[in-house]
Amino acid sequence: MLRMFKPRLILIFALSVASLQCNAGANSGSTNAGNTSGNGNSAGNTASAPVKYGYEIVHIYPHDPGAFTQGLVFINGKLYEGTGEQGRSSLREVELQTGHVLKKVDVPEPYFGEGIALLNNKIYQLTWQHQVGFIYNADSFEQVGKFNYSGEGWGLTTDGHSLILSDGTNRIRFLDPDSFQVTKTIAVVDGNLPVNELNELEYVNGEIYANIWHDEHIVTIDPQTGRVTGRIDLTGLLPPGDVQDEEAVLNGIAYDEAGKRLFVTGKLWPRLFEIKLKRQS
Ligand SMILES: [Ca+2]
Repeated sequence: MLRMFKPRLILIFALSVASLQCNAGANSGSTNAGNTSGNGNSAGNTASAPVKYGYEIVHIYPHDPGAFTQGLVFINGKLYEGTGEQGRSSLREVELQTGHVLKKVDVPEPYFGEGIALLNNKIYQLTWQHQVGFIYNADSFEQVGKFNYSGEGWGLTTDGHSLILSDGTNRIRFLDPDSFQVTKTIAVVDGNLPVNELNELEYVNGEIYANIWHDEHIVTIDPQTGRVTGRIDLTGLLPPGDVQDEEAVLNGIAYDEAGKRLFVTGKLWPRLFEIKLKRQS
């Protein structure tokens, strides 16, 4: 896996953020994924201090430990997953309760599958470095098209209008789902610090939730400004020893809007979690 050799600046960044957060004002209280948007926005008065969240596990489901999770979507009662690695990439429909793969289409070599999003009954799937995405009929998984974009493809989600794409930097691009032209770009910052290596994405109640590669935090982002409004600490979510692989990192966020349920998992994780957020500051 080529990604193992990328430079690690995350620890330095995490220490910087921890330092910033130590200075943040404290307000106690708790919330869940259903109302984080309002709380996140309330932090606007202290622009450099994202709201801090912990978590509570609501339910644990099985997850295919062979799935190198790069995209996760829950819509209309169905869980969809995009997986990566050359020769092992796929698009799947997965049964939530059992983790069984109900439907699967393989992504051919040499493509490395990345984020997925479902919009207008089509599933869009990025590839890492080939600058091409695949479009499938969401019901049949029949491939109905392709599209191109510049740079790398990491995470993908949608606000119901645009495709929203991360590329491993702190930049998030909004693409028109018909022309695939970039309509808007935001730079994600926590205070004055760029938040790089943004990975899997999920649009939740008017905010963008983003995994950060090799980091046990999810950041919540204002899609208008790029400002980090919240930081969810998922440290310890996967029991120690469950996975040995260095690349088996937290990645994969899906929000069930109808049921107000937030799901997270990781690459090669044997478990998928429904969690509730616990506000800590
Ligand atoms: Ca997602």
